[in-house]
Amino acid sequence: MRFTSRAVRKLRLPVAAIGMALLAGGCAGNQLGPETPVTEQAGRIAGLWSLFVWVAAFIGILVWGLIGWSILRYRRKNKEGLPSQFRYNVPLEILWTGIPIVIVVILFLFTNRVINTVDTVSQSPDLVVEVTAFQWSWQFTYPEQGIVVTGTPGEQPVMVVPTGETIRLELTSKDVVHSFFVPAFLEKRDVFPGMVQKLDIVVNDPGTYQGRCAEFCGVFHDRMLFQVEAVSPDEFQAWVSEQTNKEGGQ
Ligand SMILES: [Cu+2]
Repeated sequence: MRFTSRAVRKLRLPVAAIGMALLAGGCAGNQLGPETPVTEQAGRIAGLWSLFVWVAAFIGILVWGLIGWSILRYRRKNKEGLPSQFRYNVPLEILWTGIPIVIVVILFLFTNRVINTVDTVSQSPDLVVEVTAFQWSWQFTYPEQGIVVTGTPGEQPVMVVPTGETIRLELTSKDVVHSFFVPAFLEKRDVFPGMVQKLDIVVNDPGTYQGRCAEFCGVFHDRMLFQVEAVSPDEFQAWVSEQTNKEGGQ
């Protein structure tokens, strides 16, 4: 009995640490992802992320629990010999090979579904924005509205978009490989010269989101910053008229 209580006491600290870590993780927010998703597509990606985390946490707790139980249950007791020894157990081996395969297949199917949904481009987007990366900034062109926003390494360009509408980003590069990355969108796309990548996003939450180049592309790579400003459709229309008037007046 004395030995048991000492073993339990020894386990108290790691168990408390694991408990605290889980609690801290749970309190960090209802989303387990690194950023709060602000687009429809990001919501799906965050959901997939959460699924992976929950499955991993469940398996982790199960494995740690079984290890702890085995240590306590089969510890060496006074004057007793070794517990019964065996080399293999076929049903058990089939079980521990089968369960991971099933888990991987299920996670693969979910991943495949999310990737397909996120990569699907609409036939009739509400707005098209051509995104051109160059050393070392970005240019946002609105072909239908006749608006061009060009940044410099010292001045971040702002891409204004309406919320709740399907925005088609057509991404390309003028020189080397860059990468279009807005952390709050939870996805990024490498951009290549001579190639146009299409990416649809629907921004649900109004706000200003920081973006950056995520591919080392030269001396001022770190200055390739930009912002995406999501506003209501009415405010977007007002911004469009303001821009076109400004350009017309010049
Ligand atoms: Cu770059």
